[in-house]
Amino acid sequence: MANKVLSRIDSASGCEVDKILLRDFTSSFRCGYVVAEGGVTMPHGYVDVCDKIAQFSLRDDDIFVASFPKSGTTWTQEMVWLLGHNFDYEKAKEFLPARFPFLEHTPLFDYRGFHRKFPDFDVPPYVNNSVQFINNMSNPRFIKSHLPYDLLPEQISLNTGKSKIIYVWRNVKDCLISYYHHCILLEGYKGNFDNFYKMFLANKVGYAPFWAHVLGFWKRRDQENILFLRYEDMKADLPSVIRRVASFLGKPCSEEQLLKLADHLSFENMKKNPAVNYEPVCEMNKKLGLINAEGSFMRSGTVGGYKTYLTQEQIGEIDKWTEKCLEGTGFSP
Ligand code: PPS
Repeated sequence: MANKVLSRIDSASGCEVDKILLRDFTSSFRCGYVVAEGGVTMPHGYVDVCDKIAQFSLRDDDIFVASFPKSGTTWTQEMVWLLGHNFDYEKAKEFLPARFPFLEHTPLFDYRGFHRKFPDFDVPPYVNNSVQFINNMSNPRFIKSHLPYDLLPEQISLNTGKSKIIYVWRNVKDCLISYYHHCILLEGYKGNFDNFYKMFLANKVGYAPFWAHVLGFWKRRDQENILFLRYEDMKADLPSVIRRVASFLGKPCSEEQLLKLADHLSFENMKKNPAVNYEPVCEMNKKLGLINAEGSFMRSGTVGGYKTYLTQEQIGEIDKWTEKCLEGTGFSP
């Protein structure tokens, strides 16, 4: 096993959620799961890249957007990219993952085998070998990752104050519902909601445990190179968050530029923007016969949508679980 990986998740473990994970969450590009340092659940392909990620060479002007999945990453990425590129809306028409690649894209969505099956299908380089793609990028690099702090490139902790990290988090209940829909739409999850819910609370979905992820960045929130954002604040007052991000990045932003950016970043506009709405990927999955699910990546974009989804019992259970996970940390969600 590679350095950061502790064990492989095995259905013979006798653990019900492990069985559910392996039965309902294997797909054409997902063959199994491992437990990484910190008890983090990762797709098996992570084994091939974890050392490369740990040893990844940082540059002083690298900018990371980090998050637990479904916390507003894409929203934050588009904001950060435009602030960092002098509001170049023309260049922003390029597909977001090509401009703002995802560090661990390859092990998560491994399309490499499909090239053999469909020779006409060109796997984009940021998918084919995401780490190498980012290594070859020119400065400044904008990099997305869902990895928890301790699994990010080791230079991040050694290089404090240089590469910047913008972390965004979201209330756990909306995040869970969004993640469930996402896994059906894009990751080949075939199970039902109740089983997904069980896996989430048992830390057996990709990148879980959720609260340890948030805490890993929250406890470093006062470091000069870390900005800690919240999805709900972006919903409540996006212009204020844009101002904070612009100031963190040292990028001037006039009132006019700010209003235009806030409009570009509205849910309605992002939903119809093919550069960020992932519709092209959903279409491609359908064309390749990989996933045939209905739905949109830009699904509801709301705060509190979980209330129509979770039972009172589940809400109570999540609250208790949260209290236990946060006990003694000083963090109040
Ligand atoms: S991913 O795949 O993990 O990177 O997903 P991520 O981008 O983190 O999260 C997707 C959710 O963010 C919502 N979203 C937005 N909400 C409000 N306004 C804007 N502009 C916006 N852009 C994306 C998106 O709809 C997903 O949430 P749900 O609850 O599923 O709608």
